[in-house]
Amino acid sequence: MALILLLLGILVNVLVFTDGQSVGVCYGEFGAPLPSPEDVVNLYKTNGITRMRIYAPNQTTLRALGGTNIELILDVPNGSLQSLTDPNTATTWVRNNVLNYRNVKFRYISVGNEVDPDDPKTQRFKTFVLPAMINVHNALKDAGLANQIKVSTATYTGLLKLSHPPSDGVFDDNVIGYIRPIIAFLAETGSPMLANIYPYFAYIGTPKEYQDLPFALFTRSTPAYDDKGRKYYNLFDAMYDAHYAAQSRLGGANVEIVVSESGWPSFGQEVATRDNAGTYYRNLISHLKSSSGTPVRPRRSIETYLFAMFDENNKTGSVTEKHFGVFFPDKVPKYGLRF
Ligand SMILES: *[C@@H]1O[C@H](CO)[C@@H](O)[C@H](O)[C@H]1NC(C)=O
Ligand SMILES: *[C@@H]1O[C@H](CO)[C@@H](O)[C@H](O)[C@H]1NC(C)=O
Ligand SMILES: CC(=O)N[C@H]1CO[C@H](CO)[C@@H](O)[C@@H]1O
Repeated sequence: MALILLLLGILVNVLVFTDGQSVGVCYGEFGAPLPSPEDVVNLYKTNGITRMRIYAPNQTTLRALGGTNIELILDVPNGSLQSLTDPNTATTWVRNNVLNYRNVKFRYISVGNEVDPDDPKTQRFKTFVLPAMINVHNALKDAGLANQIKVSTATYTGLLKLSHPPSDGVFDDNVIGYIRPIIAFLAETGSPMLANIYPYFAYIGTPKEYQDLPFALFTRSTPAYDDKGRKYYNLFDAMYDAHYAAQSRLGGANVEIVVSESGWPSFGQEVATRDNAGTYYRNLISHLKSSSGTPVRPRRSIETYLFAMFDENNKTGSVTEKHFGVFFPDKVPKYGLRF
C-alpha cells in the first residue's frame, strides 16, 4: 500500500511538472473586424497553441472548439454574476455552455474577471462572486465533472496592498473579507487561483526611481535584489511570489496560482514599443518553458495565458489597451513567437 501511494505520488508529481508547459493565449473579441471563431481556432492549431481563455460563452467559438485538443478557460462575464447566485440559473448556465459541448476540453471556469472591492467599476459584483462559484461548482458536481473542470475567479495585482518585496505581499485591507472565503473554497475544491500578472502595469505605475526596464523584460543578468536570501532576476517572478505570499497569509499556501493573463502592449506609451513587447513575450515564454519556477516556488511550470491573441481596436480606456495582440487582426504574427 505504502509503495502504491509512493508511486502514485511520483506519478502525480510528474503530471504536475509536465502540466502547464504549453503557453495559452487569451482570445478577446473587442476588435472589428477579427477573423471568424473557426479561423481563430485554426490559427491556434497551426501555431501549436493548446490552451485558450475566452471571456464569454460565445456559442460559435464553443462549437469551433469542439473536437479539438485545445484546453479552455471559460469566463462567466461579470454581467452574468448576479444571475448565477441563483442555483437554478447556474445549473442552466452550465448546461447550456458546458454540458452542451461534451467535446470541448474545459479546464477552468473563471467566475468573474478582476472584480475589485476597491474599484468603483467592479465593486458591485463582489458579493456575487463566491455564491456564483459555489453554484457553478455544484452544477458541475451534479454532472460528475467537478474533478475535471475546476471553478475559480481571475484576480489581479491591483488587489494587493503591498507587493514589494515579494515576501511582504499582502491583500488590501478592503479585499481581505472578499478574498479569504474564496481562497478557502479553492483550497477545499483543489482549484487554482487565477491571477492576471502584468509587469508592464507595475513598471509604468512604479515611482521613477524604482523603474528597471530590464527587470520587467527578463533581460537582467544580475539579480535586482535579494528578498530574504531569494534573488530576483525578473519582475514577473516577483509579482507571482507576492501573490503567493498574500494568499498564503490567508490559508492559501496549497492553492496553485495560474497566470490567467500576462502581456505587454506594442503601442501607446513610452515603453510600449514593438521591440519591448516582443522581448517581453519571447522571454516570458522561454522562462515558462524552462520550468524554473520562481524563487519561492522553484522547479515547476507555471501555467500561463498570454494576453492577447489579437489587437482589439474596439477596446476602451488607454490607447495601449488596443495593442496587446500577439497577432494582427489579419492573422499576421506580430512577433513570430513560438508557443
Ligand atoms: C460570437 O463571436 C462572433 C465572432 O467574433 C461574433 O460575431 C458574435 O457576435 C459573438 N456572439 C456573441 C453572443 O457575443
Ligand atoms: C466596434 O466599434 C464600432 C464603432 O464604434 C462599432 O460600430 C462596432 O459594432 C464595434 N464592434 C464590436 C465587435 O464591438
Ligand atoms: C473589468 C470588467 O470586466 N468589467 C466589465 C464588467 O461587466 C460589465 C457589464 O457586463 C462591463 O461593462 C465591464 O466592462
